[in-house]
Amino acid sequence: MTQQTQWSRKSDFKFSAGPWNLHPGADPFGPPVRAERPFAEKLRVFKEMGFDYVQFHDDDAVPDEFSPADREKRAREVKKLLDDHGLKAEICAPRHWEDARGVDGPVTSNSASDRKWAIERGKRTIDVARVLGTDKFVWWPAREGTYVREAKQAERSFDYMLQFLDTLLDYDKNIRILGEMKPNEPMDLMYLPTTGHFLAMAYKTRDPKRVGVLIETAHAILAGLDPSDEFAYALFHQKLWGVHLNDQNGLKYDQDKAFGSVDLRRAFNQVDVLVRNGYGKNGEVVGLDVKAMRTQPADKSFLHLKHSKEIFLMLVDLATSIDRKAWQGYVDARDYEGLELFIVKNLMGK
Ligand code: 3MF
Ligand code: MG
Repeated sequence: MTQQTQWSRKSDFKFSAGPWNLHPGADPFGPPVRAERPFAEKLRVFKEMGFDYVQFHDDDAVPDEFSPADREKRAREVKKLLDDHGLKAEICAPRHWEDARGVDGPVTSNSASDRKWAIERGKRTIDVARVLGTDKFVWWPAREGTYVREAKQAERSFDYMLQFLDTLLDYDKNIRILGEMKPNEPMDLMYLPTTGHFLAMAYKTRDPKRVGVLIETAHAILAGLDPSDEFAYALFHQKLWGVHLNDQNGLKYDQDKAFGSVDLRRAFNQVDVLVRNGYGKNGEVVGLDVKAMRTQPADKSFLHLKHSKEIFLMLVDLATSIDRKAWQGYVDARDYEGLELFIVKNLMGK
């Protein structure tokens, strides 16, 4: 059980980021404001900041212009680039949401040919993952939902999602699938909007032990949930195989702000639950999914990642040094006002 797990130490935590986290700053209302960094330079920046892993979409490694015959060769080149930089691939995720066939959520699309493409793209992602050397296939079902509630039959959509998972589990007997759930954006309403929904689906698949979750802080917040409780629930199931730490200022578009930059106490609770449950001891990675602000000058447009890691590690220090006896004292006395002040003082270094 989780209670007996040894606590994580600082050295157990390895960090990752995706190439999309070093980005030129375009948003839906304006063009890029910085030059795109070449991929190799991104790797250099990750390494310099002390990251050990890189997150990929299939086309971050093998862009669409590569023909099927050339895909494996290209994936090998990317693997070599990782090796040369002393980095490893953490995850690989299918880019389902940019292609014309993904407009209405390819897995739950009403079009049979879109659904077929969704599975092909999933298999292609697994092929890339294999070459990159990771067994973690992350599924963010970006458009698997509706803009208009009546546009799809929900119960049929769930069945399509299950078929998608089962087909991929069959395609590669070593791959693990991590659902990264989000309640909205780009769709109005998502199918399986939370970790809990996906975990119920995981147990319906043909190999539940290979289906788990990656939880993103902002996605939990957007669902009105506390990210640390979401982590805890997945840990309870022994299915927290990845995280995307960031922060989020209220219920609006997905902001991907630096970890701990909005609500330090909420960030502490996320770190605390990871520390207490030995996260990182079995190859789990501390993934960041943060974006540099559009206002950030090019030469400082990596600090959101560096600072997120720094804040995380400072909170690990706090989690491992905080006076747990005093904490327990407040709990035993049911003095929750006292506990509140105790936690806030600790966060303020008092
Ligand atoms: C969207 C996300 C995604 C996923 C990514 C990897 C583009 O809110 O969080 O980022 O993290 O697809 O799974
Ligand atoms: Mg994410």
